[in-house]
Amino acid sequence: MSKPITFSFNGQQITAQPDESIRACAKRLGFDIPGICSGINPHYRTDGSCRLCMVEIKGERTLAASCKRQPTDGMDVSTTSPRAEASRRMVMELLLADRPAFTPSTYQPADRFLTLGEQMDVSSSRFTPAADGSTPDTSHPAIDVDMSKCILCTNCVRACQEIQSNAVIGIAGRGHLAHIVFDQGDALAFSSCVACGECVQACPTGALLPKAMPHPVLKTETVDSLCPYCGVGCQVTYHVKDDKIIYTDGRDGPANLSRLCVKGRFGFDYTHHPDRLTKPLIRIEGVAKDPAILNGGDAFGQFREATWEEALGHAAASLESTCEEFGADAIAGFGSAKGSNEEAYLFQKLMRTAFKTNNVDHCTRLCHASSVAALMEGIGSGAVTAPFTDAEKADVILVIGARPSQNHPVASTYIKAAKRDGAKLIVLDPRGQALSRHADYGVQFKPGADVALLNAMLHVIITEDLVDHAYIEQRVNGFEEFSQHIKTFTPERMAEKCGVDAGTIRAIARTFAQAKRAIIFWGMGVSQHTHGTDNARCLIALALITGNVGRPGTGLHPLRGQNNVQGASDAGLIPMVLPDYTRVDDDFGRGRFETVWQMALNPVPGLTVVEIMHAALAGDVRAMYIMGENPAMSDPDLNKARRALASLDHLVVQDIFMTETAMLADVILPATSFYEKTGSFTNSNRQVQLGRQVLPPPGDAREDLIIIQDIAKRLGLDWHYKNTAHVFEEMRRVMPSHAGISHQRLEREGSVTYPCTSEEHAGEEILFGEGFPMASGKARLVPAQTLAPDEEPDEAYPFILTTGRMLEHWHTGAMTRRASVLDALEPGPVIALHPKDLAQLGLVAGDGVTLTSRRGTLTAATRADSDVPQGVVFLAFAFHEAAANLLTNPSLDPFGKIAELKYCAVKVEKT
Ligand SMILES: Nc1nc2c(c(=O)[nH]1)N[C@H]1C(S)=C(S)[C@@H](COP(=O)(O)OP(=O)(O)OC[C@H]3O[C@@H](n4cnc5c(=O)[nH]c(N)nc54)[C@H](O)[C@@H]3O)O[C@H]1N2
Ligand SMILES: Nc1nc2c(c(=O)[nH]1)N[C@H]1C(S)=C(S)[C@@H](COP(=O)(O)OP(=O)(O)OC[C@H]3O[C@@H](n4cnc5c(=O)[nH]c(N)nc54)[C@H](O)[C@@H]3O)O[C@H]1N2
Ligand SMILES: [Mo]
Repeated sequence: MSKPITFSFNGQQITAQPDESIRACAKRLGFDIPGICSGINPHYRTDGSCRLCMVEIKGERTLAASCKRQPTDGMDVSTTSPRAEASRRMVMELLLADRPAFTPSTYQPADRFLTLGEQMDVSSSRFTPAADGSTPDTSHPAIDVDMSKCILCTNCVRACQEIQSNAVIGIAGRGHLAHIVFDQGDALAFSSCVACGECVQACPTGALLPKAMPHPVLKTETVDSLCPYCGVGCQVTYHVKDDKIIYTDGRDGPANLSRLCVKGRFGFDYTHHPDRLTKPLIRIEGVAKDPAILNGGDAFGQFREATWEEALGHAAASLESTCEEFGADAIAGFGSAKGSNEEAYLFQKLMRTAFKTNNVDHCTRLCHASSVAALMEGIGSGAVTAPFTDAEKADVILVIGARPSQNHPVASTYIKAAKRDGAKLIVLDPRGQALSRHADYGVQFKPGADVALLNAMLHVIITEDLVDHAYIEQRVNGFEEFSQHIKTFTPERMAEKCGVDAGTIRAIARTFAQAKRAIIFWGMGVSQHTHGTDNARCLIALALITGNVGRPGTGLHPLRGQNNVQGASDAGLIPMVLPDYTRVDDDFGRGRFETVWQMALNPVPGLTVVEIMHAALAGDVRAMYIMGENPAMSDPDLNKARRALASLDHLVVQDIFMTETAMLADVILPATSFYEKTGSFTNSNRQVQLGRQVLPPPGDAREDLIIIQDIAKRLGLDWHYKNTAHVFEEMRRVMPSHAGISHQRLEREGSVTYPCTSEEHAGEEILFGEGFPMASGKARLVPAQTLAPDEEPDEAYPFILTTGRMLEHWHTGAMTRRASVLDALEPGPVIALHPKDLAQLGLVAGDGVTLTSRRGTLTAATRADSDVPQGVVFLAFAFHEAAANLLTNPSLDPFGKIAELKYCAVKVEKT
């Protein structure tokens, strides 16, 4: 480390840290030198291009841009010298001439340049503006462009290229001809823009604006909260006027550093949609539940409005009578990973104490259940070992079966930045994707062949002795047996099985093993298979034998999906475990909960999501309480799942919309959306953060936490939680991993990472630097065999159907199809096929096709997509009119009990 520098700033002696710019030093001292680049977002590279921050340095002929210039010992800097002041004013006047008369905007970031002018006391210009031939471009559904307002500060270029690494925005022309351009011509709508809106937030003049900002100008209130969508956990500031969210800004949270994606920035208005449920509803007596209602019909017509009193009474009584008549395990509950930690905690407590059933699960079962099974078995803990931001500290990044630039867009920005800064990126996925185009190795392999590919990599690493012997010696059990097992998995033998040539397998194996710090990210392509646990076992082995768990820049990171799937799991929304992963069949652990909850609990693990559906169909589960999940769209083999739901004696649904699941309910309880309640949420990095209430609930809708508590009271539980903070206090008492966290601390610090065992504990970002929470203190290698997917293509069903997501839509579409910008960007279902397959089937993109599997059939338009391999079709499961899960295979992984949502056989026919 070089030593601090002392220099004179406006006559005052000050000390600069090494690498600090003059401007940053001044700011530290409370002196704001005007400027646009890092002045707007401290994470932006300073550019020196606006020339607003010029200072005079004694003895130098020209003025210096203080954002770029670093002080040296003894330097004499002045911001107030007549030359510096005159220059800055002149620059401001020149910039002002570039921009037509100022009309203040509702979108406040758009006014920053003018505010800067006011601060400098420059509001008009001596110069005549050059003719600007540009016309506003309103082609894009999310962003309006008006380049007549552009002052060429280039913030948008840095936003797009350096912060989000999307490279859509650039500069064309030189000198006075320089102007901002998009990558495919003039209109933004035709560019490859993914509408993250980073450029909009960075633009100080309103040349880039969120579409349709209201006029006249409104003064908005702001509320600091989170994004309700994915497990990245972006912090967001909501700008609200008259109980409406007008726009959002990314906040400087640890996971997002002010960045957002299209959903967080533009996807909020589902909460204002007229479809919101605002009154409790009860099924009209005599109206049968018919899954056909899901194909169209008057869903609301099946119900009548009820008071809360009646609806809650009805819901509680029906669950209670079922329990009395058929026993505890005739009841099941699905809690929600869209809800807060406190809601998840109370939901599972309700099921376990009111009914004494462990039949309580949530969408994690269809998500990372297999990853968690493998992690618990291998390293004794199911959460990530390092945050995704550690990608920037890694020198090799492996991404497998995940599509972060689409599903965790902000997390992907760190991966792309790391690659740009010299890290090697390996992307392993049957489909091509945006991230593969950044990769050193973008390897497309056969769907379902992960074990073959990974075992071959493990073979290379072990036979070429690229393992970390010291690490294995100290931290890992089972290496000898594992080495024996891996012997037969030569790359040559596996090449055909996985569709990757032996040379490439060797190259990626060596690249990974030779890294000083390697980190692995994985997703649903790994977990959603009947051999999902085996896939994850291989990844764990890869990290362990190369010594890549427990240090910064290394680790295992199954990218968590929902905004609170980590927290919901931690809080015990899982049939085999109580909060903090205390097994229900562990007498000692369960005993702790029995003491605090003051009653005996059921020691037998309950049924999982798909098992509950099977039990419902068999008449064993007869009543359900479903909060914030839409299994009538998200479960596999929907014809069966929907029949199962319809066959229940009693179904209570607590949601914000009339979902496909709600259409089969007996009682519907209208809940608050994310924006209408306060609670804590835990992201993929194990960072616990506060979501704060932004809006009042619509109509008679009530907070989820209050509804759960009202039902509990009617079931005879003596609950008196005053608010979410009060619930959290109980949680930290029974969850040692959260003991040091409180709502007050979250308010104060913004984010606290668990495990955090005391108020003084900072929380642990990187886990297992010392050892693993296993009986022996060591991790365990578990061998995996190559097994075929459950249902392979054949003559009758020659294509592989793979399902998943698209950037703009969230799961079952309940929220995003009601968000205006997102819906405009992707308005309907599309079946993606390779162009060659389309041609072979005699189709052109856009033609309709019917997809049929052994379980169901659906119709939608095709889209040509050369990222989809030949022989495969892709469909997202967000569209009720072509619900992908009508086709999917419900066969389960034996360990994680997850279904094979990424692989089944279908036929494709022209409609
Ligand atoms: N926009 C958006 N973002 C989301 C969500 C959303 O609905 N929409 N949902 C959130 C949730 S809950 C989750 S769990 C995450 C999921 O995020 P991801 O894990 O990224 O989910 P998917 O897109 O379903 O699948 C990931 C990849 O698996 C690949 N794949 C398919 N078959 C195989 C295979 O056999 N082997 C391998 N290795 N890969 C395969 C697919 O080609 C795809 O690229 O996203 C979260 N983020
Ligand atoms: N074919 C196929 N199927 C899949 C997958 C796949 O890749 N392919 N992925 C699986 C995965 S990983 C997951 S995580 C699941 C997701 O499956 P689900 O969790 O069933 O899907 P979501 O659409 O996220 O459902 C959330 C529900 O909560 C409601 N909601 C939103 N906010 C609130 C709130 O604050 N309170 C209440 N009470 N309700 C609220 C929404 O309206 C919506 O109905 O899908 C799984 N299914
Ligand atoms: Mo998920």
